[in-house]
Amino acid sequence: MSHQNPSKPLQKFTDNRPTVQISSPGRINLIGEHIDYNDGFVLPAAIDKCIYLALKANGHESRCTIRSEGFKNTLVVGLDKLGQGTEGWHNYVIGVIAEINKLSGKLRGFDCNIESKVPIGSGVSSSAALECGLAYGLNVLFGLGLDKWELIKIGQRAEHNFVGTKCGIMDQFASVMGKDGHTMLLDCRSLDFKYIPTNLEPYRLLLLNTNVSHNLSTGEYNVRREQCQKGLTILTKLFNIKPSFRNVTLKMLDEAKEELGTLLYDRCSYVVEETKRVLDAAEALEANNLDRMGQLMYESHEGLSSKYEVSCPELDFLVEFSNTEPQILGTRMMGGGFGGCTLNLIHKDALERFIRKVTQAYKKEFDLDLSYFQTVPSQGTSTVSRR
Ligand code: GAF
Repeated sequence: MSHQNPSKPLQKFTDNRPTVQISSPGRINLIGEHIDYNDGFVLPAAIDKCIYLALKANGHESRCTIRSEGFKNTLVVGLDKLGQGTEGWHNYVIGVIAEINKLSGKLRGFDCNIESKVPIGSGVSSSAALECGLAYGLNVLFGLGLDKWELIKIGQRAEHNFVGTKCGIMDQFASVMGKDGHTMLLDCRSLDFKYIPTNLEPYRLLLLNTNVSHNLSTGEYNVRREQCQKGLTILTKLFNIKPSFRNVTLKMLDEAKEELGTLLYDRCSYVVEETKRVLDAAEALEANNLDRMGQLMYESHEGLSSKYEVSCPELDFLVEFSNTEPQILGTRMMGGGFGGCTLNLIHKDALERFIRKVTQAYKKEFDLDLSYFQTVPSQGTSTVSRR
């Protein structure tokens, strides 16, 4: 269960200046989707697919040069002039630099090479891997003395302020705090968390990538957040409670059905139900009751699809198709939605057969190629020892 180490040396610079090398993983989430910004619980883990960064100070006061192998282009920015970037990935990078700059006057010019093994736009949060890897690397390189929680929040603020997604804390948390062989039960209100040893034997975590990204994600993500906020405001006034979904019960929701209207009722009841499901799932995992875990995953998908409306035909198809395979205990869409991956809890003996079947069926249904990979809970963002 060890996290992926690159088989070749990471990107080297041509001179001999000291280099900091970082690996920063993507994440899965067993259950608890769209719950982090709703004061609930989530159950994520870092995965064995990482973004690798090599950083060194370049001797300039202000100039930072960031190269990405995957995007085949180079970003050059000045610490004194950190405006919006011209390409998607630029804003994650500029956002992190700007947020660190606000906290510490110690940043200087640096060069950074980035190589990603995390599939992009597939719901495993390559964005948090990038943000946290860069923040972690700059922290080490310039001796900024920031702790892990500060790095996590820098990643989140970069996304809020530069990318425009008002994300919760789960992805950055999972990327930084991940631990080999463990998932993490995070209370997104108090930020308390515990590691849960996660041995799924003889089951495996299989991700099926729809290879679609319906481009609704950022807009619709923020809309969901606003809708939940609106629903919560109504409930808070009606029942004179503190504004947190943790104080809302299903009974209250039923009583407030008329005031909320169908849409807000659906959004809010999904949140309350999913929060409960996460706690049940953590209990099931600790008791090694994988049948129960799988059942909760299916229920979670149903809620995400019909009440929270963040699924899409491709994801729904994959979840439905998994129902034809008796050796799969549970499946659900994962991450923000509107594309990306499903997460499947599948018996190891069924892997090959199921992958073959589902690939063919998906191609037939959508004329699209499915991709897939297995993963295991892995170590979080860390320094890679130099070779
Ligand atoms: C995205 C966000 F970044 C997370 O904070 C989380 O809300 C997730 O969607 C949905 O659970 O990955």
